[in-house]
Formats: sequence, C-alpha cells, structure tokens
Amino acid sequence: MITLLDYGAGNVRSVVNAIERLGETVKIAVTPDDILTAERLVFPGVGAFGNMMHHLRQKAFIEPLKVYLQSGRPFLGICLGMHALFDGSEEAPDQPGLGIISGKAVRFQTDLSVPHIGWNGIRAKQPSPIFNNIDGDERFYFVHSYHVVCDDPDAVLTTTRYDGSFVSAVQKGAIVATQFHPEKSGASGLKLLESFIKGEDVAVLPPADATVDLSRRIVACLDVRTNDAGDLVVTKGDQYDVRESGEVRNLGKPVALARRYFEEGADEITFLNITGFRDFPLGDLPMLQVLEETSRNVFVPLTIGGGIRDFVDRHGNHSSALDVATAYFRAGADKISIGSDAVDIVLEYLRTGQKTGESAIEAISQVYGSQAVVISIDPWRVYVSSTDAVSHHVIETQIPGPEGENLCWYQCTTAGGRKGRNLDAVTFAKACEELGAGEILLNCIDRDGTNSGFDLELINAVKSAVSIPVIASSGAGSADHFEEVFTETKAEAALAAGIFHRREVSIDEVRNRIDDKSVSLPSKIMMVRLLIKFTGSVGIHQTQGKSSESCGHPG
Ligand code: 1PR
Repeated sequence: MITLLDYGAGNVRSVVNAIERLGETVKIAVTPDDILTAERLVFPGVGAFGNMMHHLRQKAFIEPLKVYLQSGRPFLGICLGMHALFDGSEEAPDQPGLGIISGKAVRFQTDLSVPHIGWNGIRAKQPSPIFNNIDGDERFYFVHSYHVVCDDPDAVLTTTRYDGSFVSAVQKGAIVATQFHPEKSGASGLKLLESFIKGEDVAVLPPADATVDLSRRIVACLDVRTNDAGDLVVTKGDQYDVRESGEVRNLGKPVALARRYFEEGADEITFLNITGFRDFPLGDLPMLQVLEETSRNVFVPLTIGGGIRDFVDRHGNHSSALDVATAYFRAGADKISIGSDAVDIVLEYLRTGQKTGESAIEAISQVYGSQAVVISIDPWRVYVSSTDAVSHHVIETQIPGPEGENLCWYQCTTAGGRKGRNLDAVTFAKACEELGAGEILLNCIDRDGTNSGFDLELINAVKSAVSIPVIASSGAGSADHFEEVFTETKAEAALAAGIFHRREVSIDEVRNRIDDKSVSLPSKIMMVRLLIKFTGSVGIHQTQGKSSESCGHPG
C-alpha cells in the first residue's frame, strides 16, 4: 500500500494511475495521522511552492511529514515534493520548507527558455535502489522554473544539464526525490517508480554514462468536438474548417487515438476541445471523462484546451476559469491551454496597463505554477505595404503577398478562427508571458491542415519575443518539416495532427529524423543548416492593414 500525499492542487491522478498500473494500491492521505502511519509515502508536489506550503500548513501536515521523514521509512518526492524537503524557495521566500536537506530552490538564470520543459537526461552521482532496471541513458520528463541548490553534496543523486548542471534528484537515507516526473516519463519513469514501490533494497549505479540532453518534443494534437450525430470525435480542419461535404470530419475516438500516440512514442499529447468557446466545459463532461480514461493508460504529459474561462450558467451559477482548470487537472491534465479568453485578457491588460491578479492566466498560474498554463494562439497572416500602416508588430516576409507586399503581421483570432482581433501574435505572446503563462502553443490558420510546412517566420517572430517555450504548430506534412522547424527556429517542440491521424508519417519517422537535435545547450551548437523550402500555397486572409476586429473565417 502506497500512501499518497494530496494537498489539493494539481494533477495527482497521474501518479495514482501510474502506481495502480504497477499493481499497487493507493491510499490518499487526508489526515495528519494518515502520514504518521504510512508505510511508504509518495509526495507529488504540483503547482507553486508558496501555495503548496500554505496548504500543508493549513492541513496540519508539516509536523507529521517531518516525523515521517525522520523515521527512516521510504519516501518519494516528485517535483515540488522535492523542493519541499529543502529550507525554502525563491518562489515564496516567506514560506519555509521542511528543512530536511540543506539548501533551497532558486529560479533558473539563463538565456534558455524558462520553464525548463521536456525530456532530459540524468547523470547518476551515487547508487540508488530506484536505479534498478535503469540504463542511465534514458530521458525523463521535466517541467519547472525553479531548481534546488543542494548544500549537502552527499545528498545529490543525479544532475541534469540545462545551461549548466542542476540537481535533478536527491537521496538521503530512505528519502528519494526527483525534479522530473517519473509518472509522466513513459516506460523509463514507470521502471523507476516500480523500484520504489517494490522496495528494492539493493542500491545500483546505472551502467551507462548518460550523454543525452534536452530533446525537442514531438506533440500529437487531437482536435475534439461533438459531431452532428452527437458523438465526440477527433476531427481535423483545413485552415480551421473541419467540415467536408457538410459533415464534421471524423478521424477517430479521442481516448483510443491518444493511447495510440503514447504507444507510438509521442512526447506529449494535446486535446483541444475546439467548440469549447461556445460550450461550457464543466457541462461538457465527456472531455473530463476523456482525460480520466486517457490518463489511466497514457504516461506522458497531457494538455487540454478549449473553453477555459469564467462562466455563468443559465441558472446564474458562476464558475471561474480556475474552477474549470482545477476540474481538468484533477481529471488528469498536466497543463491547460487558454485561447480566446487570453486574447480578451491581454486586450484589457494592454488597455489599462494593469495586472488585476484575477485573470484566468494569473489566477491559474498562481495556483498551479506558470508551467501549467499554455496559451494557444490562432493567428493568420495579414499583408501590409508599409510598417506604418498598422500599429502592430510587422515583419519582413520572404513569401510575398498578392500585391507583392513583403511585409506582414499576424492577427490573433478567437472563437476557433471565426473572429479577427485587434492584436498581433507577437504582442500577445509577450503580454501572456508577463501575466504568468508558461508556454505558447503557436498555431497558424494559414498553414493548418495544408501539409506545407510550419510558418517559420511566425515562429521566429514570436520565439524571439518571449523567453518561455514555444510549441510550433500547423502545417506539418513530413518528417522534413520537423527537421526544418528545429533547425531554422528555436521552438522547443513541434506539433502535428493530420499527418499522424492519417498515418501519413509516423512519430518514429519524425523521431529518427530529429534525433540528434537536442535543444542547443551552451556547449552543443547545431551545425546542420537546411535551405528554407516554401512548398504549397499559403492562405491569405486580408491585406493592407485591416487591423480592426473582423469576423468571417470558417471554423
Ligand atoms: O478559444 O480557449 O476555447 O480554445 C479553443 C482551442 O481550440 C484553441 O486552442 C484553438 O486553437 C482550437 N481550435 C478552435 N477551432 C479549431 C478548428 O480547427 N476549427 N483547432 C481549433 C485548432 C489547430 C491545431 C492543429 C494544428 C496542427 N487546431 O491544434 O491541430 O494546426 O494541424 P496539422 O498538423 O494538421 O496542420 P478556446
């Protein structure tokens, strides 16, 4: 029996699912006594450090935890569950940690993107029972903005490279804690978790010398909606138009398809509830069920988007965006993605110049951490003849417009590409970062479903404006396009839908093509350069600085 400490924030369901998958039962600690009497305790800290310590204090868990940790019984901390062991964190300097290991968590100081998100290697510094069946050259899933600085060198179990080396796991007696998420690290993570659960007592050093660094992520995306027959299906648009001969395209069932992508090796899976802007997700229970069922069998990160906003139902009941996000996290999501509501939030933020602390972006990132908040941008290209024509971020383009223009900007849209808004993608992304978002999912309506390759100019424009990770999306037609986007831009991840759904390109094929493309760490500069190829036609929506709000794109 594993006792799991759930202080009420974030996705503990994944950890429960992973443990149950390994044949063990889980008891959730709800009282201090549950901690004191535990035989084997797992603490999957999720969210923000201050919020976590506040909840632990409120539930009177601090003292029992200290007693447990000093008792010599097995303990596994994950992510914030590792930070909690230290004296404190820069993330919330007024909230002391448990003080079991000397040191504290500090924010990454780097030119690389923060949060550090993705699959990275570990370098073992000492033997451990959790390394049974681990080769040493596996990658594990990380998602964090803070890392621990450990003052006790004997407690360092592994280090990981990201602009220098940081401590990615610690061990002190029977206490083990990892910065990475074993429950989200596929087969390798499950092996590690299994060693802890089984109580392996032989400490081993992994045989291989790890040389792997952070890899570029391959994300499979499932656009989900109810079709006209009332079935929840995975669909796929051409420039966001998901209907063919009047019918919503049906490319499969969400849970089954997500499982297929996990088994085929996707690094991450994203569900977008594409009609969420008009439905209320908490009324749309199928999406919660999809997450619950998926997270039972899929052990890589899950993102869910669509309809995350404040909502008042027809009886006058109010649900906040935070309530919606909470329901998704508890159903098994690791990250939520906000689209339309984020545009409204940013337009208001730019108008007033004030952060309210209450917008969905701020509220969710304060509770769950910025790494849990993705912003989905749905822009299309607008050509202009001069930079003065609009007050937006204009770029030079190698793809001339219909009148031969070599300047354009990227207009944000809402409601599934139905409504053009008076906001450009670069300004939008920057403002979202300021408000606390942790990642950008950068779609491109012109390229969506065209198989013509990612819009590299858009990706470069946004990527160079923000310091949070960017997932390039829309237009992937081949493994070459993944290689191209990882060579020609600094996007940390690339997403595809159509080619994976239709089995035109496999995840394996993409992986083999990009295998040597770890994210450029300081000592690892990529030498490969490819010619930019612009194939296929690019949809053109508007020209000449039509910068006001506009309607009319098919969705
Ligand atoms: O606005 O917060 O309710 O969120 C709605 C979400 O649904 C947004 O993230 C928005 O991007 C998405 N969405 C809305 N309508 C559509 C549509 O297609 N009609 N899909 C839609 C977005 C874009 C990508 C797609 C890639 C890759 N789909 O996610 O999967 O373009 O496709 P490809 O590889 O086939 O080219 P809110």
